[in-house]
Amino acid sequence: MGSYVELWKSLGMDIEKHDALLQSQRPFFKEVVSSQKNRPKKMEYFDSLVAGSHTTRIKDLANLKAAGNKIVGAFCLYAPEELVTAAGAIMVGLCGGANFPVWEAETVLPRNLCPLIKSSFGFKIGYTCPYFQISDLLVGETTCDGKKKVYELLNELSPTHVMEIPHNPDTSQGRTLWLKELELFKQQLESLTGNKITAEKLKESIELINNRRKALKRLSDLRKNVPSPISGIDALLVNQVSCDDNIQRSTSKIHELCEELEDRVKNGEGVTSKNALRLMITGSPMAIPNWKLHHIAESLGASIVVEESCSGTRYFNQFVSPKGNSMDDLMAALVDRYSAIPCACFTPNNARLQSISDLAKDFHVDGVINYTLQFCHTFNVEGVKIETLLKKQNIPLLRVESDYSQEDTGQIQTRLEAFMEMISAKTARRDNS
Ligand code: BJ8
Repeated sequence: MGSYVELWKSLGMDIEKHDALLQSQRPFFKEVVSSQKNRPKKMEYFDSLVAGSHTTRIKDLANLKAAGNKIVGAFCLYAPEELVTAAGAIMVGLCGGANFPVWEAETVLPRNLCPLIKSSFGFKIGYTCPYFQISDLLVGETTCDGKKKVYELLNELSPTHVMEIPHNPDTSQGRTLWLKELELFKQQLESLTGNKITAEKLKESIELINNRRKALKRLSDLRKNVPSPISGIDALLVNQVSCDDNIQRSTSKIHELCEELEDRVKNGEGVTSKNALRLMITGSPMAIPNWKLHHIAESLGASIVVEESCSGTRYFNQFVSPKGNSMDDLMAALVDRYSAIPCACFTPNNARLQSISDLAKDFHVDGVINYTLQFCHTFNVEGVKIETLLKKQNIPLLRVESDYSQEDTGQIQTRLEAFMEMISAKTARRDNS
């Protein structure tokens, strides 16, 4: 660690506070991730990404920066990483998933705000996140109210470009606005990097990023097997960490992991027994190291087989069409793909309901946990429609609202136990009838 202190100092970080952050995370990783039984060997690489996230990866980024590359920090799946990559810049994720900086954010922001926003903002004002510190530009988006107001405050600390996201992208005015916003962001990136985004470069980045999404989808599809060859925690971890890694390298490492899992499937091996309850999580994203719900559910013997979230299927289930060679064609393809991510900030958001229904069937789920980060109104209210939908399909649903603290762990555990018992009783009744 000592050799990285100079690097962190050069980024303007608070060394003492940062040290306390690292100390607080290590035992947690051990307890939740590395102590799991029967982990795939190829998870070693992704564990090393976690271990090196504040050291080796930051050193790589600092070297790239010294060689003239720019770093763009993003908070949302709507930030078009294809444009960032085509401009020769590197995109990193800034969504906070740790409780550590929340208290500091609350010295400025209201307490009744989503923990993801408070955690991200707390990292910035506490100077404890090297990704914030190394970013040359932040890109935000007008999705939820909390985020868009916090971007105004962040802009006072770091240059922040905010994209206006149409909330009904299916209308022609929605598409026109989206295209305009993509063009403005493209100009911003060109002026930041001094590089022109050509159709050729954009096409190349579309293929590059499609390939990473395809690798993640391959991993996700393997979880359709009964039993799943990988735990929910490990699959979530791969999604969480690969977005900050070099794109080609993480793509090939995900494929290597998939090969190992395919062997497990061929041999009928899984991480749980065949009879473990299969659960889907739907709702707010889980930024690293938010493994709370997965940890509770899997410690109780359930198998989390799919996450309908931005740290799951919403990231990799749609690709950008690489057809067409002109800038107009490729920008239109970006509009198509980004309008198809069904975030609860859209209204109406029927595509998400359809997606939940399809995933429940394809992944053979026995029950669904609707997960909402505290004070995330869009996902919370949309939970009403999900409840109605799943009731009609006779799929049990549990609604869980939580933050990043460990205070409600016992309560969630009790509720989940009761939920799982109820599903098991129902399944037994069905099998006996
Ligand atoms: S595309 S889900 S990453 S906005 S910050 S909405 S949890 S109250 S993160 Fe999101 Fe983009 Fe949508 Fe995905 Fe709720 Fe919190 Fe807002 Fe949040």
